[in-house]
Amino acid sequence: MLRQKYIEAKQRWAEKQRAQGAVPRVAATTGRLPPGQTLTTGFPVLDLGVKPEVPLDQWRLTIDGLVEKPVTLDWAQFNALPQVEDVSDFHCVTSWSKYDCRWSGVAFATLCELVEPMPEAHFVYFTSFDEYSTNVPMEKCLDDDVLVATRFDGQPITREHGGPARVIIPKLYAWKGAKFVKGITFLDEDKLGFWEVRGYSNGADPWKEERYA
Ligand SMILES: Nc1nc2c(c(=O)[nH]1)N[C@H]1C(S)=C(S)[C@@H](COP(=O)(O)O)O[C@H]1N2
Ligand SMILES: [Mo]
Repeated sequence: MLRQKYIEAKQRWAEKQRAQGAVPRVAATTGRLPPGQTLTTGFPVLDLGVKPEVPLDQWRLTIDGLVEKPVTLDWAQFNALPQVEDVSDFHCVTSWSKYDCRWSGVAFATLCELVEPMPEAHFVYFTSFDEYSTNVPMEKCLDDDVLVATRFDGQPITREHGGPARVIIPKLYAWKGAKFVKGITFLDEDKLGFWEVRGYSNGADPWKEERYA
């Protein structure tokens, strides 16, 4: 009797997988999880011990440096820019990964269109309301999954996860994405950020396990 139920359940699974065209779960995970990472279903919080409270009427994002049209946007101006949504995986250097994070906000490329970086702008330096900073080569910021996000899973990003706005760069370890972002500066030479001067690798590619320099 028990055995019969077990067989039936397995049969239902087989049918479901066939119907969905699903690949076996273990194989899918192996291909998707970067080396040395462990999948989490929760959403750990990592910060410097400070979660700055930024009222929306005081929030500003300044984009400057080697650009033709530097700008400081308030919350309404930022949200009036074209919005995008993107689902991506999140990899923290401390070895947890989270799949299928649904972010929405403004594409980094849209911000570039607005300020017009000069040809010699090869590096981007991000600053935050908690005194955090991080740096990323310009070309990495232009991937079509890079955005300044204001929403997670359709809801405003909570303060602990970096609201009002945070940078998302899925193809790099998550420390390269500034929570509580307040500044984006375009530079001709690279300038190391908070963790980069403290021994984190500058490359930060999870697939190459570029964790610490
Ligand atoms: N402003 C700011 N941004 C930050 C950090 C931080 O301490 N301050 N931590 C980084 C690190 S190490 C990670 S893993 C992610 C964590 O994002 P989460 O707290 O939403 O998981 O934010 C990154 N961005
Ligand atoms: Mo991290």
